[in-house]
Amino acid sequence: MSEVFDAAEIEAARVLFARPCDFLMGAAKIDQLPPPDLPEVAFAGRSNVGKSSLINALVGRHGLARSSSEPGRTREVNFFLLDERLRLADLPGYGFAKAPRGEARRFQNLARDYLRGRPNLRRVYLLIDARHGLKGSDAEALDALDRAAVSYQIVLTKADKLKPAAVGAGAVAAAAAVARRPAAFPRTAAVSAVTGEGLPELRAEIAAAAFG
Ligand SMILES: Nc1nc2c(ncn2[C@@H]2O[C@H](COP(=O)(O)OP(=O)(O)O)[C@@H](O)[C@H]2O)c(=O)[nH]1
Ligand SMILES: [Mg+2]
Repeated sequence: MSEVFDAAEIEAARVLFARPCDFLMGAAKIDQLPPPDLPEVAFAGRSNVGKSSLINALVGRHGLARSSSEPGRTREVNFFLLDERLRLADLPGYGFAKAPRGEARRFQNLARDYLRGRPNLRRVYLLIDARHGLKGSDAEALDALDRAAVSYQIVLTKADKLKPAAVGAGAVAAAAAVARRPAAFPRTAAVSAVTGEGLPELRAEIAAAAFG
C-alpha cells in the first residue's frame, strides 16, 4: 500500500482525518492569527493548483474550504481545526495574474510573514500541478520557504489528469528540482482530490509531521 508507512500508521491517520474538522477563522492580517498553541500544517501553491480541494478531500468534507471562485477568501490565511488538535492552514495562492499588483503583494506579504513567524508550523505542503511541474513563481515560493527555514514537502496535485507513469516522472523531476534545497523534505507526494489516490499516504505524512 505504502512504501514508507505501515498499515497501522495509515489506519491511524485515516481515523484522525475522519474526526470532526471545522472552519476556525480567516486571518487577513498577521496580528489576526490564532495563538500558536497547536501543531499546524499549511498548504501553499499557485492559485487554482488545488489547495482548497485537497483540504476538503483530506478531511472528506466537500465545501469546507471554499474553492477559488470566491476570491476574497483566497486572500486570507484560512484555518481549519481537525479533532481539536491539529490546525490546517490554507494559504493565499500566488501567481494569480488577475489580482491587482498591490493586492497581490499584500497577500503575498501575509503568507511570507506567516511562514517566518510561526513556531508551531510543522510543515508546509507546497502544491504543484502534476501536469505543469515547477514554474518560476514556485521557485520564488521555495526560496521564501528556504529563507524562512520551514520544512516543506512537494505535493503533485490533479494526478487523475495524467497516466501513472507520467505522474511518476513528474515526481522524480520535482524531487530532483528540490534535492539541494535546505528546507525541502526528500519525499514528494502525488494526490488526486477527485479519485482520492495518494490521500491515505499524505494523511500519514501529515500526522507524522504534526505529531511524530
Ligand atoms: N481533475 C482534478 N481537478 C481538481 C483537483 N483538485 C482541484 N481541482 C480543480 O481545480 C480547480 C481549482 O481548485 P481549488 O481547490 O479551488 O484550488 P486553489 O485555488 O489552490 O484552492 C477547481 O476547478 C477544482 O475542481 C484534482 O485533484 N483533480
Ligand atoms: Mg483555494
